[in-house]
Amino acid sequence: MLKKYLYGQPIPTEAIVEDYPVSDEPLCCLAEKIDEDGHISFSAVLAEEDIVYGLGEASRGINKRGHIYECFNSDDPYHTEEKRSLYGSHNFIVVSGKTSYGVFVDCGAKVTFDIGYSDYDRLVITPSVKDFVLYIIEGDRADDIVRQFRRAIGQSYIAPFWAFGFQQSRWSYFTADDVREVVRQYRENHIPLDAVYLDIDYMEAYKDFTVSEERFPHFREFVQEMKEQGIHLVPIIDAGVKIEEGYAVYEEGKAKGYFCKRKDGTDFVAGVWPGRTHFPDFLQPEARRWFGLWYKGLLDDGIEGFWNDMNEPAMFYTEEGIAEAVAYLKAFDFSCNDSNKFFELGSRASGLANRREDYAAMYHTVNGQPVCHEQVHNLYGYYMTRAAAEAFQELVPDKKILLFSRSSYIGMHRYGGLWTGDNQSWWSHLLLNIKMMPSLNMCGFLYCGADLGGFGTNCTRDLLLRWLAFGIFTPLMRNHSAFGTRPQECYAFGDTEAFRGIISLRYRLIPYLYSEYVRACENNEMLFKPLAFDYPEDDIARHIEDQLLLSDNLMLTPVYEQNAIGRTVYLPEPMRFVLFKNAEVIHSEILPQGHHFIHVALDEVPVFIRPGHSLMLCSPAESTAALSSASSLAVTNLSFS
Ligand code: MIG
Repeated sequence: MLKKYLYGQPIPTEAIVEDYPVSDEPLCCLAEKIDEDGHISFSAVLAEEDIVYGLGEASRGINKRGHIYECFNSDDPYHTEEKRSLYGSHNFIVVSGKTSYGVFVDCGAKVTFDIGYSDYDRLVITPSVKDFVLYIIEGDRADDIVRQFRRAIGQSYIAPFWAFGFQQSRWSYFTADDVREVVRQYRENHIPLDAVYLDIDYMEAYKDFTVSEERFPHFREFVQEMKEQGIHLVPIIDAGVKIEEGYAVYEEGKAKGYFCKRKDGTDFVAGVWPGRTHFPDFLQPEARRWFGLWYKGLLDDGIEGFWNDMNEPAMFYTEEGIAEAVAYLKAFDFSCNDSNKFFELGSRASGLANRREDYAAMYHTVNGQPVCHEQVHNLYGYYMTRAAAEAFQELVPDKKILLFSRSSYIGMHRYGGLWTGDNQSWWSHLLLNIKMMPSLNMCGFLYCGADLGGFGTNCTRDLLLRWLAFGIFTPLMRNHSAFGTRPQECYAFGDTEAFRGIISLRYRLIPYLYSEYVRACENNEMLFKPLAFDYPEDDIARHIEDQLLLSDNLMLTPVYEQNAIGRTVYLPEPMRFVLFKNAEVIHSEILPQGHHFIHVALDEVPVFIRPGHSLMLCSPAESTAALSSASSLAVTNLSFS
C-alpha cells in the first residue's frame, strides 16, 4: 500500500513511474512538524528492535541506524565513516521491527535523514526545501515494502551479457599501445577479460566526443582490432563541455541555449578537466536529446559501452570562488597572532571545489522558468544518463549498450547502472562495498559495483585477491585505479595463478549470474539481500552485516580482513558449504545451523548453497563471447536438497 503526500509545488523528478492519486488520509507512521519559516520535518520514534534499511549509496552499514545522512550528490573521494554524503542520493528507507513502513522523499534538493544520530530512538527526516513529494509504503515485511517500492519506480536497466565479463580500467591508459599491452598481458596469462576502459586521456584536451588522433590513431580500426580479441572499449564521458571556439559541442550548445546559466542569463562557467567549462542543462528535454545524440560518433566507431563521470556536477573552482579566496588571503593580517585563523587560511584554498555558493549561482530552465541548481542538484547525473540512454534507444534500438554513471538519483536506475566512485585501496572499503550492495538494490540499482582493489592509494596483492573474490558476484566487475597509484592490473603482483583462478570462477558463474540478474530486474527483486530479509525471525541473522544472500540460492561470506586465514560465518539453517580454488570445487560439505569458522586461503572463494537450491557452473572461458558458444555450456550442478 503506497500513499502519496504532496507538499508545495515540487519540480517533477520522474522517479516514480505510476501516477498515484494524492492521499487524503492523515499521515501515518510519521509526525509532521512545521517551523516558523514553513520548513517541514518528519519524525518517528524508533523502537529498540527497529532496523532502518535503505539510502542506496551511503556510508556505514546495512542498518543505517546511528548516523546522519545528507542526500546531496557529492564529489568526495574520501569515503570515511563520518561522511554524510556520497555521489548518489537515494532517499528511500525502510523501518523494520516493531512496526514496518517505507519512506521515500522525492525531491531534487538536499534531504537529511537523522537515523538515531541526535537521539538513538528517533528518526528525523528534513527536506531542505518546501516543495517535495512524500511517499509512505505500508507492509508487514521489509522485503515486501521494497518490492512495492521497486514496482513504483519501474524496471531497472538491463546491461548487456558481455558487461558481466571482467573489466580492466585505469586512469589512464594513455595510448592505444598501452591498451594493447593490457590486453596482451591478460590474454598471455589466460586471465579472462571482456573490456578495457578509456579514461579522460583518450580525448583531445578533455573535450567530450573527441578522440585524440595522436594517442589513438585510426580509432575505428582500433575498436575493431580489440573486438577481434574479445575486448570492448568503454570510454568515459564527462558532464562539462569545454569552452573553445570552433568546438562543435560548445558552439551548438551555446547557440541553442542548452547550457546552465547564471542568474543574469549568461552561461555559467566553472573550471573542470577541460579548463573553463559549461554544463549542459540536462533538465531541458531538448538539451537532453541534443547531448545524447552526440554519443552517436562513438557508437558509429563501434563503441558499445560508456561511463558518465563528473556529473554531480563536480566543479574544481569558479572565478567567483577564486576571487573570494584571493581577497581573503590578500587581506590576511600576519601580525594578528591568532593561530585559529590558520585553519581558515587553509580551507579557503582547499575549499574551492564543489562550493555550495557556486551551485546556488547556477540556473536551469524548467518549463521556461529559471530554477536554481540547488533545487534540482541531485537530478543532474540522472538526467545526463537519461540523455544517453534515450539517445541509444533512438539510435540503436535493437542493441543493449553498457551505461553507468557516478552521480545518481532514484529513477536513473531505469536508464543505467552506477559505480560507487572514488573509493580507496583500504580493507574497510571492501567491507563498505559488501554492505552497500543490498542498499543499492533496494533503490533499483542492480547493475553496479565498486572499483575493485580500490581507486585511490596503493593496492596490495592480498587486498585485490580478497576484493575480487567478492567482486566476482557483483554485476559490474571492474578493477580501476587512480593516476599516480601503483599498477593494479591482475598481472602486476608477480604470480598470476590466484587471479586467474578467481576470475575464471566468475566466468563459470556468468550464465547463472546473468539469468538471476535479469530475473531480478524483471521481477523487481533484489539480487543482493541482507539475511534479515529472508530470516526475519532469526535475531542473529537479522543483525548480520558481513554476509549476504545472492538471490534465493546462495549465501556469500566474503573475507575482508588483512591477514585473515578465514572467517566466522553464521548459518540460519543448514547449508552446503562449497570452497573453490582454480575455478574448481576443492571442498564441499553440509554444515548445520549455527556459527562455524571456515578456512579460506587467499586464492579460494567460499559459497553457501541454501536448502532446496542449486548453483550452475558452466565450463571456463576467457571471454563472454567464448561462453556463448554451446559447447561451453556444459554445466556442473551443485545442489543441496
Ligand atoms: O577528478 O577521469 O571517479 O573513476 O578515473 C577525477 C578521472 C575524475 C573521477 C572518477 C574516476 C576517474 C577520474 N575521475
